[in-house]
Amino acid sequence: MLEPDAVTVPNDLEAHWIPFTPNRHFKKHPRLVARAEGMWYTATDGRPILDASAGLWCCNVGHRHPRVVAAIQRQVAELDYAPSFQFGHPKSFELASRLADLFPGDLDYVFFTNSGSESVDTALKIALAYQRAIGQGTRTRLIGRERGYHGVGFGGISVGGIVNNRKWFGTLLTGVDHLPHTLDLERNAFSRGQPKHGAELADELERLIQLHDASTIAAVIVEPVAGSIGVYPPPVGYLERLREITAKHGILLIFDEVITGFGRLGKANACEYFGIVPDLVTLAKGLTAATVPMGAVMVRKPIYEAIVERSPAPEKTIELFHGYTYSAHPIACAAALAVLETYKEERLFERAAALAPIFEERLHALAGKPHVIDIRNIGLMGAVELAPRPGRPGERAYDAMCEAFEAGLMIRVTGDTIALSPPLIATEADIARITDILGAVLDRLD
Ligand code: PXG
Repeated sequence: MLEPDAVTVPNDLEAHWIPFTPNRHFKKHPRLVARAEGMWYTATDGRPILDASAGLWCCNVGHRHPRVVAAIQRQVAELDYAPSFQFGHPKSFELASRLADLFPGDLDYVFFTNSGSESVDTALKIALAYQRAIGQGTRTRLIGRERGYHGVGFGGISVGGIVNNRKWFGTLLTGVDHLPHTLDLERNAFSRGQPKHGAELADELERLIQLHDASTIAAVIVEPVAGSIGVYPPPVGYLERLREITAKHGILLIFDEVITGFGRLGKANACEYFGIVPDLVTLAKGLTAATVPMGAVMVRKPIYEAIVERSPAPEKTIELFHGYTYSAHPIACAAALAVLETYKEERLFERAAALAPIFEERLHALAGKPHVIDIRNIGLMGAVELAPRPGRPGERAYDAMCEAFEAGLMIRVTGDTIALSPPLIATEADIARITDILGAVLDRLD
C-alpha cells in the first residue's frame, strides 16, 4: 500500500485552525492520513485505515478512482478555468443535462456552487426570488427544522437547528421558524429503516402556517434523512405529508440532499427513494465524490421559467444576481462527469441498495454492546447512539472515534452518536470488518 518514506509529516501543526475539531486535543494527538485507495486510507505512520464514513459522507466511489483521477488530470491540462459569469465552457452544459436526467419530474435546471453550504444559501435565495417573481413578494419567511444541518453560511445556520452552530453567531436571518425534529427514542428506538411513529410531526407545519399565515412563508427546507445530527430516517408518511401541506399553501419544498444524493440510499437521490418531487434540491459531496469541491441546486422548471424566461427586464439584463467565481469550474465538471459515469458503469446505486440489508443486519447486531441506546439505519447510512457520560456530553463517542482510528477504522461522531456511511464500493467483507472493529471498540469503551 504505502511506502512510509514517501510521506512528509509536518513538524508544526499550529497555524492551521482546523474546522469543527477540538484543535487543542487534535494537535496533541493528530490523526493524519497521507494516501488513499478504494476503501482505505493510509495514516502517515503507514497504518491502513478502513474508511467507514466515505470521508465526510462524500467519497462515494471510493478513493483515487482511476477514471476520476484521469478525467481531472486531463481537464487541468486542457482548460484550467473559464469565467463563470458571461462566458462558459462545454462541460457544464453536459453535466447539467446529465443531472437533470437523474432527477424526477421537472427538476430540470441546475445552478452550480462549490459546497453544500453554498447550495443551501443559493436554494433559499432562489426560493425568495421566485416568490417575488410571481407576485408573492410577501412570502419571505423560511422554515427549517430543529437539529437540521444545512451547512455553515448565515442562511444555512438560520434554517438549521443545531444549537452549537447557531448560538455564537448573533441574531442570524430574521423571519425563520423551525419544525420539530423527528427523533423519538421512546416510540422508535432500534427501528430498522423508516420509523413507524411520527408522521403527525409534519402537521406542525400547519400550526406554523396558522401562526404566520401562508402569505408570509416562502419555503420549507429539510434533509429527507437528517444526516449530520446522527441519521434520523423520516417517519413513515412524514415527507409525503410535508409535500402535501407545502403544495396546498404555495410554499416551496427544498430537499437538502447534500448527503442523500448520489446513491447513499441505494437510489440516485432521496426524491426517487421516497417518490417525492420537491421544488428545489441541494447537492454537493457525492456529486464529485469529493475529488474536487462542487455543489449544485436542482430547480423545477416553473421556477426557472418564472425568474428567467418570464423576466420583465430586457433580454440583455441579468435575471438573477447570484453566483460564484468557481460556479461550474471546469475541473469540478470533469470530475463530476467521470463520477456520474462511474456510478452508472459500476452500478453503484444498485450495489448500495443490495448491500443495505446486510449493513442493517450487521449494524443492529451491535445492539447489546455497552452504552448503546439506539441504532438507526437507512440505505448505507447508519448510526449507533451511545448514552453520554454524566456531565460530559460527546466525550464517549469522541473517545470511540479516537480508539477506532488506532484500531484501523475511520468513523464519524456527532454528539454521542457514531455515524457510518461507507463508500458505495464497499463489499460484504468490508461491512463485516467495519462492524467487527467497531464492536471491539465499544466493548473496550468506558
Ligand atoms: N447540507 C447538508 C445536509 C449537509 O450534510 C451541508 C449542507 C454543507 O455542506 P458543506 O459542503 O458546505 O460542508 C452538509 C454538510 C458530519 C458532516 O460528519 C456533515 C457535513 C459536513 C461535514 C461533516 O456529519 N455535512
